[in-house]
Amino acid sequence: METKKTIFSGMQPTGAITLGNYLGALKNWTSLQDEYNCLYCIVDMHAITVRQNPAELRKNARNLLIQYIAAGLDPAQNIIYYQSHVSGHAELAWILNCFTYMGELNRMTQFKDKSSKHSENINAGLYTYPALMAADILLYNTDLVPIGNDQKQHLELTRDIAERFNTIYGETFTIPEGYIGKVGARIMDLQEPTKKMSKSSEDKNATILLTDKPEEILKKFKRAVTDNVATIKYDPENQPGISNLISIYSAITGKSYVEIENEFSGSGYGNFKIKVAESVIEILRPIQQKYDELQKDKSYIDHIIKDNAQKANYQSQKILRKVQKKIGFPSIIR
Ligand code: ATP
Ligand code: LTN
Repeated sequence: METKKTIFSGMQPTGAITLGNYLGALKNWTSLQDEYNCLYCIVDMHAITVRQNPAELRKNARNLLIQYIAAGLDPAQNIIYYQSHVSGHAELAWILNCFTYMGELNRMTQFKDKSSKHSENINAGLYTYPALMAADILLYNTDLVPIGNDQKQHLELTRDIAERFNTIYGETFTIPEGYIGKVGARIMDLQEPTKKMSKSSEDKNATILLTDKPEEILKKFKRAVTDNVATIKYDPENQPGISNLISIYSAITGKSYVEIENEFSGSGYGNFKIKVAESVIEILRPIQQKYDELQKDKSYIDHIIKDNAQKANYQSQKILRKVQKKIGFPSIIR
């Protein structure tokens, strides 16, 4: 019997999912779920590398889990769970920290970005964040990691750590591959289209959230920053704003950039922005309906949280014990 390969991915519960998170990651997760054994994590331990309000963190984590399901992940088929409910993540992260060089961590662009944004709180967790991410992935012998473009560097480091460990101790970890979609892997900020759209952005006009109402979505697209060139052409260097709208429209409709350029040749930016907004509203409508329904079903969500944490815990033990043994930790006497 052929066994399915394993997928692992996660998002931080730092706010509602953005259109970037959806097109860059979650949409791909839903299309891969039938072919793979999938674990989709809510990485609350990663989220605390930036200071969080406890009540908000708890609420964001639950809402994120509900958004995963509303967007189409089947909780009976996939393991959807909170990172903090499976202690193996922290245990393996500590071990992997001892196989990660400071020189490697110093090169991580996410660390540089976040430490300049949060200069009052450059903590050790923010610095060693990639070792925890490597632990998330390697804990389940993951084959494939569907992510947006910004996480590519972390995945490459994960592979290096795994290879380093395997060289020293013999075959232990599966070396994971990244899965980055051709379109939608880097959706940009609507107000500053040279930086990526981000959940924790302070400018509400800069991001489209999965939970935004249709009129808000339309308003935000109408306000999106474009340029004076006045042609609808995919040219991220010179027309980053309009190129971002083209990639959003392409990721949603499946049309190529050239097809979109032809469809809207001679059309004004105003008309194009409305068309993009309408496509986003339509794709989010069923997700929002499901989200509202699920919010009412407390016991169903509680059951998923409990059941899936147990499954993840069970799966994680096997590889964790193997690693501990290889390293030379004494076995537990029962
Ligand atoms: P934060 O603002 O708190 O750093 P974030 O919006 O960057 O959060 P994450 O939880 O770090 O989101 O990322 C979840 C997934 O979404 C990752 O796979 C990441 O690569 C992807 N992703 C994040 N932002 C974008 C984007 N703008 N375009 C495409 N994919 C994205
Ligand atoms: N670092 C990722 C979130 C994340 C993740 C993971 C993604 C944590 N652990 C494991 C894929 C696999 C981020 O900031 N987007």
